[in-house]
Amino acid sequence: MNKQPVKTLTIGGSDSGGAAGIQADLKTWTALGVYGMSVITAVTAQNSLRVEAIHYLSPEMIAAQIDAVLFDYGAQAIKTGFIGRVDMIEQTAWHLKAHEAGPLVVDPVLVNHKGQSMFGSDVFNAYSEHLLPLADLVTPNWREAALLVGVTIKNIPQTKILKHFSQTICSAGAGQVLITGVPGEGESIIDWWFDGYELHPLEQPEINTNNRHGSGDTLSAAICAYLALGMDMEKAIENAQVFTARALAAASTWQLGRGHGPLSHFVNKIQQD
Ligand code: PXL
Repeated sequence: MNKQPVKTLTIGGSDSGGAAGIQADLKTWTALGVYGMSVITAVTAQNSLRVEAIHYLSPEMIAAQIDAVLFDYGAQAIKTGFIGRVDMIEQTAWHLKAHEAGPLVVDPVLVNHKGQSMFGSDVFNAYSEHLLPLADLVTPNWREAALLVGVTIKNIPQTKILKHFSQTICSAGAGQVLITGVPGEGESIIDWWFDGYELHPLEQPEINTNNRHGSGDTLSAAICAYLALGMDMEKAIENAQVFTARALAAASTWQLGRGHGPLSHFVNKIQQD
């Protein structure tokens, strides 16, 4: 029999601009050579300047998509992205629980690109109650981590606060946490990986570009793909960081729209071992 592709599923929103959301996930997965599937939670009308409108699909339609895909295709790993309503989060969790599938990466999309919260505390609580207990890895940026934990924070958190956030997210039932995009010393950016016990700084040089729309989605989708390919968490995160950095660098001079633009996912597949 021919070699079969590894299958991955994203549950998230559509970005009409093709930069973020399920479009970023599917492009990432195509670049990494895995077979991507998508359950759409919401359709957004947006471009590089702003989100003009959001249309949420019904919780029943989300449930039907999850059941249809997992009943037949199955998935070696799954990620969630934009799910901005309590009933949608509940349905997603209940229907994921009903199927056997590989590791789950929960990317809690809770703030807009200006760092402002998009939802109320009912949504953050629904994540903690329903989705975090199913997650092998949760990938908030530092503002989203604070929202999940219910803390108001103005400045970049110190290491001990990041550890507290990670431990609290794990105490809700998540396996591991990656708090992304924390500014480090000088021109560096640190993704803080909490493996369930210890916090590890995964530092990278900052890439100077305005085109970062979809970078969080790309990172979590790449981690999901590498987990589906059988890597352990550390290797999956390291490889996903490299892929995302290459995609950022490759699009750093693009001017596709008039605002903050996308990454280039047309970067060569990196070594998978
Ligand atoms: O980048 C986070 C994100 C995820 N999903 C959708 C989005 C965005 C940001 O714009 O629109 C659908």
